[in-house]
Amino acid sequence: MTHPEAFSVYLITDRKQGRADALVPDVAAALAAGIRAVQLREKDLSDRELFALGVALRDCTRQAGARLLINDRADLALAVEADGVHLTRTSYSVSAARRLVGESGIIGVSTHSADEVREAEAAGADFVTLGPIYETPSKRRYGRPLGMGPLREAVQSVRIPVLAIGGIKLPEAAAVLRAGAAGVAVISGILAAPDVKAAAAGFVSRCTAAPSENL
Ligand code: TZP
Repeated sequence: MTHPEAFSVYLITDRKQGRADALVPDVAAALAAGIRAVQLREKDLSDRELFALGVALRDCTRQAGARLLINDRADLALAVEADGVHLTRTSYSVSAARRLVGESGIIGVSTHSADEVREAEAAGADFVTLGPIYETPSKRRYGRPLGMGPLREAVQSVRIPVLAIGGIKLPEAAAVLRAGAAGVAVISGILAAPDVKAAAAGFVSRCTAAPSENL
């Protein structure tokens, strides 16, 4: 992946956790605060609605010089000229996605254990999210928190960036960076905050700080 630093804070969308009718302005506010990677992840929209949202997010991410990835759907990623696709447990394989997005496309993979992180790297993923590390607002959907053990093990055994996900607020961001995470993936910590721009700015400054500042 050419610019892994873009993913130090990876904002993932979920209209249900933020202000549903203000998703695009909220993402724009986060971009204005310095976020450089966004994943469109809205599981309940029709293809037509997803396409419209993808085009709107492509416009604002492009203006900000930020990356846009689409959850699960390499076809939609191509349709909206996104930078890549983010695969899940139920998506097709990394190699199939690679055929669609090409060598320059970015492929992220959601993982839930150190073994899955190693498998994703071997399959050709550019980066992974690993979690949930902490309890999340919708904890049952994502399974039990993994804690720091699998994160430490994963970052020591792969070369691709490992982003921590699940229940990450500012204190947790500092902790996972100390454990070796390349960055954090966040939904509610930014989109459910009363001031989205300020919350995003807080993550950007925490996650781009010199490592010694998170000791
Ligand atoms: N995968 C593991 S935890 C999670 C996903 C998509 C949700 C993260 O949301 P939040 O609000 O940042 O805890």
